[in-house]
Amino acid sequence: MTAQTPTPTAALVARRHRLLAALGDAPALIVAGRPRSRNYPANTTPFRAESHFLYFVGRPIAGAALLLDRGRSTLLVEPPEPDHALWLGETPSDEAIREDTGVDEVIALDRVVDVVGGRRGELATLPSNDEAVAAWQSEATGRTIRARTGARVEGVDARLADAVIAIRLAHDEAGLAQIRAAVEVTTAAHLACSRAVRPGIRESEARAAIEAVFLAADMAPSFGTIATVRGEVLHNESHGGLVREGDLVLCDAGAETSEGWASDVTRVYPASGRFSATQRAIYDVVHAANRAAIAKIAPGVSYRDVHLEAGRTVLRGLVDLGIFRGDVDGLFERGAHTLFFPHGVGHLMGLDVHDLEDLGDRAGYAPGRSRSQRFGDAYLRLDRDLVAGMVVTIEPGFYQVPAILRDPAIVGPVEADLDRAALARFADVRGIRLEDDVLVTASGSEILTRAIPIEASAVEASMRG
Ligand SMILES: [Mn+2]
Repeated sequence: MTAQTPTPTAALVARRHRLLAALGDAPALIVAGRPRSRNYPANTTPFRAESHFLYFVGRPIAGAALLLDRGRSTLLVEPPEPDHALWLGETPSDEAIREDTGVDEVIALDRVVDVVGGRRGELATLPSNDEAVAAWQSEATGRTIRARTGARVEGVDARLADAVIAIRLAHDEAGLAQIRAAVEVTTAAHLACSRAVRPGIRESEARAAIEAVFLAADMAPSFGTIATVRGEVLHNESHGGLVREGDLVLCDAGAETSEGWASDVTRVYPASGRFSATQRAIYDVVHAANRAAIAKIAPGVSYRDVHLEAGRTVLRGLVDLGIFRGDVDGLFERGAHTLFFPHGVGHLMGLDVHDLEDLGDRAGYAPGRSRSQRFGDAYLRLDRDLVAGMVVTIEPGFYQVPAILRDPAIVGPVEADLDRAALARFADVRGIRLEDDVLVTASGSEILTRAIPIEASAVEASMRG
C-alpha cells in the first residue's frame, strides 16, 4: 500500500487566502481541539482534529489554533510538556511547522490576547466539541463560548460560519485527491468484506475484514463501521451477531485519511453468496433508486429533487412487486415510500463524513429552506442546489422496521393500499441500503465509488473471489 500524500502547502495557503478575503478586517480563530481521555487523563482516544482546522491547516496539531487577521495567518501552538519528548517523541520546531503549513508565523498559544489586543470583541470562532477548548476560546474572545450545543452560532461567529461553509461546500483539487485516496482504500475494504462474508462468521469478522484494510493503509474508519445482519437498524452499533445462511449482511463503512478526509459506502452481501429471489427483487429496486438518483445529479439540480426521485423509484418498485396497490403518484403524495425508506437519500461528504454537519442545517440547507414536517423526508440532511465540486452520498434503502410498520400514525394514510400478505413474502429482507459517493461535475456527475461492485450479479461474483 502506498503512503498517503499530504495536502500540498500551496493548497493550504490558497484556502486560507480565500477565507481571509471573505473575512475582510474581521479576525477569526479556528481551533484544532484536544485529545480526549477515555478514563484517566493519560489514556486518550486517537486524536482527531476539528475539521475546519484540518481544512485550513491540513495537519492535526493537537491544542493548536489558527488565527486569521487582516491578511495574515498565525498558528498558535501549545509548547510541549517537559516530558513530551520522552513519552511521545520530539515535537517539530515552530519553523518546521511554519514551512510545512505555509502560515506566516507560529507562536505560543497563550499569546492570543496580546496579538488580538483591543479587537477581541470582533474575534469570531466556531464551536468545538471540547469543554476545555471552549473555555480557552472564551478567554481568547472575552465572551462565553460553549462547547458545541446544537451548533447554533450567532453574530460574528455566524459570519465566520457562513464564510467557511461557502468555501467548503465545493471541494478543491487537493480535497478531491484526499477523498479519492480514502475511496481507494474503502474499495479494497469492501472487496475484502465481500470475500469474508459467509454463513457461520460473526458480524465482527465482516467488520474486521473491512477495518484491517483501513489500518493497513494507515487510515481510520470515518465513522463507526456498520456490519450487520440487522440491516433495518439504520445505525446499528453492535457486531456480536451470528451470520446465518439466508441472511443479508449490510456493511456501511468508509476510510478516513490521516488528514481527516472521508469516504462512506454501503453494500449488502448475501451470506450464502447468492441472493434469494425475494432478496434479489428488493435489491434491484434499491439499486434502481440509487441509479435514478445519481442520473439526476448535475449542477443547479436541487438535492431534494434527487431525494424525491429515489423515493419515487423505490415506491414504483414496490408497486410492481405488489407490496402496494394503487397509482404511484397518489401513494407518493401520501408518503408511502417513507414506510420502507424512512431517511434522506444522503448528505454532503468531505472532511466530515456528514460534511459540515457540526454547523447543523446552516450548512445543509440553503437559506430560506427548512426541514420537511413529514416522517422520513424530515431526515433529509441536505437541501441545496448542487454545484460542481460538491461530493454527496446517494444511499437509498428498503427496511422492514417493525416499529414503523405497526405505527398507525405513519402507516394509517396508506394502510388500505399496503398488501401485508405480499409483504410477508419478503420476510428474508430486513434491510438493504446501497450507498455511493458522487462528485458533482460541470456536466453531471462522477461516481467516485464505481469500482465497488453494486449490480447484484457482480456482487455475487465478487464474493466468489
Ligand atoms: Mn452515508
